[in-house]
Amino acid sequence: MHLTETQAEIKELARNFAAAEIAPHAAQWDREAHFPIEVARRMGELGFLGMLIPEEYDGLGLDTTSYLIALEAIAAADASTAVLMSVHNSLPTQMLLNFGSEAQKERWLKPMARGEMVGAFSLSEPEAGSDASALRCQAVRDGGDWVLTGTKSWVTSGSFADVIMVMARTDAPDARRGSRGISAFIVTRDLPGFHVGTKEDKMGLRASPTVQLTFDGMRVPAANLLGEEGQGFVYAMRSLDNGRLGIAAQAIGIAQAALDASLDYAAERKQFGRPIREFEAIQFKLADMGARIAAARALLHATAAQKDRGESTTLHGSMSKLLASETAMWVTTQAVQIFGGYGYVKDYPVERLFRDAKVTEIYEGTSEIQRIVIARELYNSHHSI
Ligand code: COS
Repeated sequence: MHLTETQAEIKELARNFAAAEIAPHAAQWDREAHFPIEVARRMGELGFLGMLIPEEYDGLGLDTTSYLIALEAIAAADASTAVLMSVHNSLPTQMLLNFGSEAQKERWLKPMARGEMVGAFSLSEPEAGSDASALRCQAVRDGGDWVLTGTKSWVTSGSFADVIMVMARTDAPDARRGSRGISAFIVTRDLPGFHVGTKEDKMGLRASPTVQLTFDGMRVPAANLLGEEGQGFVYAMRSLDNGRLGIAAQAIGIAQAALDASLDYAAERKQFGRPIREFEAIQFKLADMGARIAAARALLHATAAQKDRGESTTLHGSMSKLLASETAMWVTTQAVQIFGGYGYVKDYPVERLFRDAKVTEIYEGTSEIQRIVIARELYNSHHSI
């Protein structure tokens, strides 16, 4: 794919940063289930946490393709670091940019774009996953505050995020309004009644902290309501349209790292007197891995261009996320197979890549939800890219 000069520079910057400051530590962070927050600060200094934010709000004002190229490069080094970057850039900052007031942008978007504050997104609850509009966290107006009560789950970066975009019900329990009874709130961790709960012990993405959050009568100033009351679900869905592009880039990065490792290994590893890449069984795997990654990336970049033209990406974003995540799972499975026994142990990176790939088929909408969204969009219109 042809890259503009700026896109090529961003790719180089992200690759160099990932090679020097992330890749050497990824296995250890995974083993220790620990993410050093200094890495997020460093990403902020380099501009990786404000890539899509206009310069007037202290971001880099780049196009979506540049952002996704950088995200892929970072994901290839460490998918846990990439998910922080994806969530921050695609969800809370985009929600503030698109729906926040000038005062909210000044107070939160600017420091987030500079990387001084890390953002998180909180929609899911223990009993509201795919059926997101069934969420129950309740916000009740009390004077100049909203009082929030409830439990949110699966919050990426939730143990250290400074700003969390929380979706909660603002309709009355006896007059439920479905998805129109949900509003978005800008929550900061210093608010009274904010508690970080259990940190999940996950299969993959182990360095990325995923936590429950509990709000125990948490008082949120009225000034922290984002946009209009009752619009929170639509804001969240529109933001997930962006988020799914980020997860697709993350999945492609994981898959590319698995292919690169497999190419090296197949050249070195000898069986039956020759490098295993000389066997057709291995060649066919490598060829299919490369072809599937190229197809997923091409669709993603075409969707990024569509977004930058101001068009809806609901259809092709869900297609990109579906294709990229299933590619990542398939490619990493092949990689483990190529490595054989060595693929099943932690001495080589493919074991971690395999574990990390799985969640891309689950979070920000499972593959099943993507298929629902795709089918609906296809019924509504037959638009092509
Ligand atoms: N862009 C803009 N608006 C959207 C939208 C989108 N992509 N998707 C839905 N909406 C709007 C609808 O237009 C509708 O608005 P109106 O009430 O004004 O008509 C409203 O949101 C409700 O939409 P819908 O009726 O489609 O809601 P459903 O409850 O049927 O939910 C799915 C739709 C299943 C697609 C949604 O719940 C979903 O994406 N679930 C997965 C959630 C998810 O990704 N969770 C991961 C969180 S991050 S770990």
